[in-house]
Amino acid sequence: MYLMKDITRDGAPVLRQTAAKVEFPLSAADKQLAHDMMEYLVISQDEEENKQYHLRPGVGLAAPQVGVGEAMAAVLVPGADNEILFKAVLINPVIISHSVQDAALSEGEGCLSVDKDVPGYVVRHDRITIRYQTLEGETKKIRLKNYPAIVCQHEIDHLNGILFYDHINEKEPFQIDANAVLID
Ligand code: UDB
Ligand code: ZN
Repeated sequence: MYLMKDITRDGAPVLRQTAAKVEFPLSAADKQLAHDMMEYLVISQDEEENKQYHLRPGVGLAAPQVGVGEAMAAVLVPGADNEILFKAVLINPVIISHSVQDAALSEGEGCLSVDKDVPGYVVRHDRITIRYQTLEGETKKIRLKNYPAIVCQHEIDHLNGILFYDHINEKEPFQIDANAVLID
């Protein structure tokens, strides 16, 4: 089980590298990695357990964030009243198309690997279609919008060595195109 001390922090070279494609069949180590990343998200979203283990409640975690330079990420997006909006381990995910419409979280973003607050809008695509492989090696193509789409773009960025604050306009952090939608 991962603890905060296991999460690589900004400054670690692996966070700035392009992750390597994962080959199938998965190795035992890759299966364990997938399990452990999703386990972090589940435990970190449990109010009792996150207190006990001092975990920041996470909605997504990419392999480079646990020191592994491979194209794998876990996503667990909660909705209203114990609903799960999206739960998946994404292997070799790519955005294959996206809306013209942009979107940003109204509160800006943070990152489990970034200990400081960097205020500002992170402008992303409002809707994306991603292709990825499952743990079983099945190729999936899915369409996501709003919050789940933002989370997946944040995680896919990690696989390309990009951190959320790279997208923030330094001079005008809360400047945003009038056409972009803000997500609460
Ligand atoms: C997060 N958590 O996990 F709506 F249970 C952020 C942190 C950086 C604040 C921990 C978050 O948004 N929590 C959250 C929100 C909910 C319900 C809930 C928990 N990430 C993931 C990350 O760093 N992945 O690499 C940052 C998010 C900012 C935008 C998308 C991902
Ligand atoms: Zn992050």
